Amino acid sequence: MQIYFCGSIRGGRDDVHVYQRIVHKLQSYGSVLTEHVSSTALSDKGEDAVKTGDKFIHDRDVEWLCQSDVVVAEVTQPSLGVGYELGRAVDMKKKILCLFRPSSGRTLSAMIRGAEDGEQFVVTDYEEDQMEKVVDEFFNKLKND
Ligand code: 6K6
Repeated sequence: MQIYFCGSIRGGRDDVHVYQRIVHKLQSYGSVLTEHVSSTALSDKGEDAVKTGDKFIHDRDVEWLCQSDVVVAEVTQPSLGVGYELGRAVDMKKKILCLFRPSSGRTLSAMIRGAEDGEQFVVTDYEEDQMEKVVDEFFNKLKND
């Protein structure tokens, strides 16, 4: 299984430790095409983008999105890029899991919360220590569909 993980980069890297934990868990279900999103070496400043270029990053990521079987996004830290990836993923009819932590004090965008349909697009509120269980439930349901 090919999994596309989305998490904020230029939107802010405050949750990178959560992304690392999620990517580690997702790797028990398949290969994570976007493992770099959880790298602590990747800052929100864009040093890597200077080397590779934004167009290269965009085109490569959209190609990976096309190839993926499942999209998992941590959406607590607002990010334009993650919102864009989710919109494209909906158009591609991917199975999507969005993970949001209400303990952050934030309110999730209506365009994400309101996209929930319980089938293709799932939004789950969670606490960090429940993440493994939430991911297991999502993938177990996928297997049985
Ligand atoms: C590094 C630092 C700033 O920009 C970079 C370039 N690196 C990126 N490499 C790979 N994917 C990226 C990069 N920048 C954004 N993305 C994609 O958009 C990822 O798949 C993330 O899920 C999402 C983050 O978007 P922003 O708007 O928070 O950057």
